[in-house]
Amino acid sequence: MSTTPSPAPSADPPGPVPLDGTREPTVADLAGSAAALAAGQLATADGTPAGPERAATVPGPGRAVVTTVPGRRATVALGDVLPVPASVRPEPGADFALTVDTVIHAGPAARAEADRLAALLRPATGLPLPVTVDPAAPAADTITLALVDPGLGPEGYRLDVTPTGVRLTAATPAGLGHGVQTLRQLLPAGVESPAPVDGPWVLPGGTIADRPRFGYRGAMLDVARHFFGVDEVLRVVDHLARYKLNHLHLHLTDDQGWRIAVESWPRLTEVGGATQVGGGPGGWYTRDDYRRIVRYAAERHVTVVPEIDLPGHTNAALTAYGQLAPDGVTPSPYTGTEVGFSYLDPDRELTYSFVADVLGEIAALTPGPYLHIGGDEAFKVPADAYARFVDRVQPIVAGTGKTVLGWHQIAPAAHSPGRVLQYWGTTAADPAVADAVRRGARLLMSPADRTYLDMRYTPESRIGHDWAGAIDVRRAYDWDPAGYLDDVPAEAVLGLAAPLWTEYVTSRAEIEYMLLPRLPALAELGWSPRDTHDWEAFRRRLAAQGPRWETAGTGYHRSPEVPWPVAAVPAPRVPES
Ligand code: TNX
Repeated sequence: MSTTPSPAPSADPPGPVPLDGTREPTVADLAGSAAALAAGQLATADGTPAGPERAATVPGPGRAVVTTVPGRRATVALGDVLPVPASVRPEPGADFALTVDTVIHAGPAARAEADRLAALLRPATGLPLPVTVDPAAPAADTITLALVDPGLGPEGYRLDVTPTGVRLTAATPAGLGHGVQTLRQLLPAGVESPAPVDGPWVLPGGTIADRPRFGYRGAMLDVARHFFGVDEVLRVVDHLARYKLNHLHLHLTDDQGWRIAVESWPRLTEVGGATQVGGGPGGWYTRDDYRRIVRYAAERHVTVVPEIDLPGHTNAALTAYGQLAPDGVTPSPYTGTEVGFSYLDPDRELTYSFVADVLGEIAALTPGPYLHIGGDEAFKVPADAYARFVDRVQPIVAGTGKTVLGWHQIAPAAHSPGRVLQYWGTTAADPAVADAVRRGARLLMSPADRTYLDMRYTPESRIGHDWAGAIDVRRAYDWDPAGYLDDVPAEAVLGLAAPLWTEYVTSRAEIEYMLLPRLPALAELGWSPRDTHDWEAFRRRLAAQGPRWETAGTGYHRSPEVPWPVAAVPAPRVPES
């Protein structure tokens, strides 16, 4: 499939706008609405008093914080979590209020998750929330995290909220991490504030028992068309972790840039990393940068999947090492958005020593099980030569100890143990893919007309491609990853992944505009049981995420398909007079 890039959109951020759903809010708008809310100029979504009356009841810094008021009730219902949990049993009247006395207690192996929970809750609540591993911690007023297997699989967790304490159990740290994200969403939106805001901080009583439908739930960030620094990538990891996605695929190389240092071929980054779409300066990750991303992601239970796109999409590599070019002529750097013109020569031995060096280094830096070898849009390579190439590269991957992941164009090649095809087509019938599955391949579903986060929301969207159609929230949500492809058993589907190509995405704000709110829609398809699939219920739960993003200063597309609250940014605490 070829792409027909849309005309380059303006990269200008939108000007200040009312939060009326007609245009996208910027961080500045959101800060403005927080101030307006504090000044009593806006109503909160539920009509509760906002502004000075409410804020004035909040003690300022230095005064005692009032933390327990009898009869306080949770404001979030136990099931209002995204992705929706597998099982929810509310216990009315069993709410738990966080107070100045609340302690987070963990066994030593759960300490890191307890620290992360405390770090997520302290800024907004202003509560001390000390973390203790002391087995003699008080039983009451405690949030306990324990690596005790609740029988919910490797990523499942159980959360029990009672008036005297909260207990989170899981078989693994990943399960606890997912439970922590659930707990965070059960507190009011103000919990996302980077500075203290008014509580109360009450969790709804009852029990959640939760586990994912699919083991692979991911997103892809293309750092080749436009380069994004480590901080931008870490921010994307945060969005993934929040919605229980567990794989971040980094598209590290393409015609416009090579973004990962390779010691044995240093010009790949020095020369090949020096530009991007539009001719900007580009950039690349040092090995330490990459390690930092991998570590930060791992701490949040996200596995990094590196992609070296082969044999096409290689112009940047060829600008660095002209001897790899099929005609021996070093090409010019490419800063446009066309695809399919570049390739490594499948009939040259140098190609394979290059590939082995690169994949060997990337494998050594990557703790996760997968190496993604691309394989898409090698239009200039004849089919037989292409198959020979993939047949030689797959064993190189296996030789590094990793499992092959590739775009579904690699389907006709021989089977390689465990290999996974990432299906990005838009048709239900793909005989080559079905045949590869019969020979043992498994599938990651990324159908472009549902999961492509670079597609416009509507034809009027500010940025994005449109070759796979417009994808607003309902289109992203209303399909089944296990049922998309014909002639493929559901068991072959490992999960789904949502790619964000960045020909037209140039900044953190634009990344977030494209991710949100589609990412949580896809996250729910990956996590929640199929029998919970319900557009009306989903869009109501999604609406409640808006105030959370606003509070955190995160931009998003205010899709008209979602009943967003009018404005619900919590009032900041009034400074002491
Ligand atoms: C197709 S999907 C591509 C990318 C483009 C994308 C734009 C795939 C494997 N290849 O090279 O960036 O379309 O939507």
